[in-house]
Amino acid sequence: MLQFTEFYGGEGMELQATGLTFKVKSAKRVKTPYQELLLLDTYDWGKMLVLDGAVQTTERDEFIYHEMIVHPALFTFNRRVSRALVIGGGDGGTVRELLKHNVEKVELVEIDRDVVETALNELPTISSALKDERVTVHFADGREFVKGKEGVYDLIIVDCSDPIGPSAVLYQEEFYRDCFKALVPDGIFVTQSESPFAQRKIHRQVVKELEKVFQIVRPYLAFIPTYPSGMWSFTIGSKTLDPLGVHPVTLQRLYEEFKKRNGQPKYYNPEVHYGAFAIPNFVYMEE
Ligand code: AG3
Repeated sequence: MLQFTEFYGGEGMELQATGLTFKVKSAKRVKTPYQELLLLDTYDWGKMLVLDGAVQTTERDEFIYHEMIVHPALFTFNRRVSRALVIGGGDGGTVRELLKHNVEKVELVEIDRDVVETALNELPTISSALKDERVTVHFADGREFVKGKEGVYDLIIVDCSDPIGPSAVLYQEEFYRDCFKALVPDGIFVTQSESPFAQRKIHRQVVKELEKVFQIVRPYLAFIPTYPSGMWSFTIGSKTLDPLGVHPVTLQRLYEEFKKRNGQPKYYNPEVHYGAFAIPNFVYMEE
């Protein structure tokens, strides 16, 4: 919405481009041991989960984030994934998308029990996958959970909040090193990596730290309207498999098989797969 606070066209005019406005039908607030949790029911975005003032997920646009944190990595594996670990992601959306793939066991480590409970009660279309028999939920600190694990997981996905509060430790080189060790020799790591526009420094930092640890590091983008600036990123760290190295014929075949089992994804497709890895120049330009 554009707001003119003075007459139109004059010197000193103030033009404000405001962010999104959410009209709230009802709200619940919980002070959890870790953060402030808000569950809003809104007119235009459906139900919405907010943690410490940051929108985590809305019923209307969650498909973009959850498809995109999962599918680029999962379509890179041309094999069955026996063990996957999700760190954070207590709303269950990432697990829901993971279970659409050939995955045997999924573990989710969420620090805040209230997030999972709220999601199960209020956001069933996002969370119900958490009840699937292939899934184990641990209420624990993800940073501690990966320590000392060696060659156990095919895949680790970090679905965390911003690097303030409980998630800060999930943005550090030592954590990425522990994840590297916890992965099998062709394992893949994925993390959400903030907005390359609104949080460019953090985004660049994540990529830089991952490059110290993983042989292949591929940041990629998706448009997420309810996150700062709408321009959002994820980054894959990989030992041997390159998401950009998947042959188009192979990807098409895997995609067709996926559609037969699950129907058509709402955001992801093979063109999006390759295109998402195209990053505009400003993101990595010198200050
Ligand atoms: N994970 C949170 C992404 C960070 C959002 N940041 C923000 N709005 N400032 C999303 C959880 C969905 N499973």
